[in-house]
Amino acid sequence: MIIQTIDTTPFSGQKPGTSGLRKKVTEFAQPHYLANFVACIFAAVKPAEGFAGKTLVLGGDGRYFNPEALQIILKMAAAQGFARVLLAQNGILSTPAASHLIRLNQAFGGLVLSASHNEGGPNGDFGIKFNCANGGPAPEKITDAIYALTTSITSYQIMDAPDVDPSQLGRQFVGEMVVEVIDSVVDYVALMEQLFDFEALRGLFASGFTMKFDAMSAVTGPYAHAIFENALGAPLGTVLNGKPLPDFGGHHPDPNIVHAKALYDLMMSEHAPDFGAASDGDGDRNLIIGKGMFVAPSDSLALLAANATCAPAYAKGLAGVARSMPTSMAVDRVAEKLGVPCFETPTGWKFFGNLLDAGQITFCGEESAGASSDHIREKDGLWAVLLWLSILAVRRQSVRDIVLAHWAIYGQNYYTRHDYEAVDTQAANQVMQHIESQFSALVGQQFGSLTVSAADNFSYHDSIDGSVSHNQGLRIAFECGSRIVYRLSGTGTSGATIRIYIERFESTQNQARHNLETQAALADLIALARQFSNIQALTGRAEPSAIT
Ligand code: VG1
Ligand code: CO
Repeated sequence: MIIQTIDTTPFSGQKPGTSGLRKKVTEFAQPHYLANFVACIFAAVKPAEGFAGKTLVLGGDGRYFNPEALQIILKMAAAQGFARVLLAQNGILSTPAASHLIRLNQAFGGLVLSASHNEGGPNGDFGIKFNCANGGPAPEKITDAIYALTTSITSYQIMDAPDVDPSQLGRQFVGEMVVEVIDSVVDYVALMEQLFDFEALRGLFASGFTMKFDAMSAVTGPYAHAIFENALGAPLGTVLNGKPLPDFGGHHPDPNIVHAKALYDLMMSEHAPDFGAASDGDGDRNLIIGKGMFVAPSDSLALLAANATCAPAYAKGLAGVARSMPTSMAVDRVAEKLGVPCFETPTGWKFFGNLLDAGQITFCGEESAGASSDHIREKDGLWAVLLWLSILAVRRQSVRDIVLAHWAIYGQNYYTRHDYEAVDTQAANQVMQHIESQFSALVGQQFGSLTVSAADNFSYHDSIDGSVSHNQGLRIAFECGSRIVYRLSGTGTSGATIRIYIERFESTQNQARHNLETQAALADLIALARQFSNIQALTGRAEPSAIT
């Protein structure tokens, strides 16, 4: 087999975002585009001794262009001298399962082909991310190095070899590199069995408990069938849209009340099962809905932390928790009560890695429907569902009653996120500059019953490796514990997306003001958020394009 050196030129804009590189399929499918980026990843992470003897994990969410990308990457890995690739059968590998496989097999790292919750298909999005030996997303130091290389690359190497058949379990070869095609569901289910009491969960379903899990025609389908229907005895039909499709059936595999509307409507209807859940394209997000009760992701994180001891793996309690900065402060109150530290990190799972590796936190999560624990180094949609089921199996109460009881103890953090998608990039930057320019004038000012207590541009100081990440979002805090946060998305593929996060705390004393309609409860802060940003005048948008 011959290693070919292919001449190439840099593509502008190959800059990894919040979670790897995400672009339109039409961009990724251009000649050399994917290969350039993969070559830069390999160059950025190559150890002095090279890749000889090392294992790479490979798979993706099954979206369009996955099959072509797998073959290119296998031949490039062979040219780099990797000893072995663990390839998920048919390329189907969820992000959490990839993280687990890397750790379980002491692999050098892994590549996951996914654009997560973004739409798929020939006109949709594609993406790729590199995870390190700890199973977690590459930290900024590495993604910065990858980006620098993309601006100067002139050639890459690839093995001239026949394609691998990703459907055939067992060993194949690309040159001298072993490609081991494995069923990634088996190891993942085994991990879940270690964390949760499957016997108790079988008992829950045997007692007549009903649930619907919407896999959104994305990667979790095979895992969900294996766990809920096979291992836990839930009836067939519990898992909806369980077959991964390259275009996700034409939908966005985004588990929120907009894109998982069918599930949401079912849960709000009189035919609702006891529990509803969904996950995203690559299986790392979770949506939780009880009968007539949507659980906001930030509340879910707080609830999971407060009830962690319901699962055997966490019976001894939590070392600490962490949340991304824009995530509501509901979990902070739980940490305070538990007497454990609560860390605030920038958006994106890569910032949790050091805290997890150092054993300083057990749980972490984000407002964007991500939660997980120290069992892997990624967020994990099915893990969150299984922990919820564990809580329901122990407490034998409805989701609604559990949430209401939580607010009665801790108070309620009303929370919403308003997204302005596909905004002109220059206009989006102007919005951010405009907000920041008012910071010093805002502090101390009173708006109705709200007084601004602080305003800053969030910088994160990583206490473990000493690194500092600047410019991680603009925050305006009020004396009563309310907050407005602004940041630009790092996962969009057209123009810029401005995210406005709005939060208000209602103490336990004010139970009459609990469980109001969210947007109404936040109306005064929403109006202020628009006023401070001058968003309508600067972007021409009167309303956000998505509210979650
Ligand atoms: C979004 C979310 C962030 C999440 C990221 C990746 O990033 O806000 O919380 O970690 O997506 O999630 P951004 O930069 O667009 O706000 V996933 O499920 O796409 O891997
Ligand atoms: Co995802």
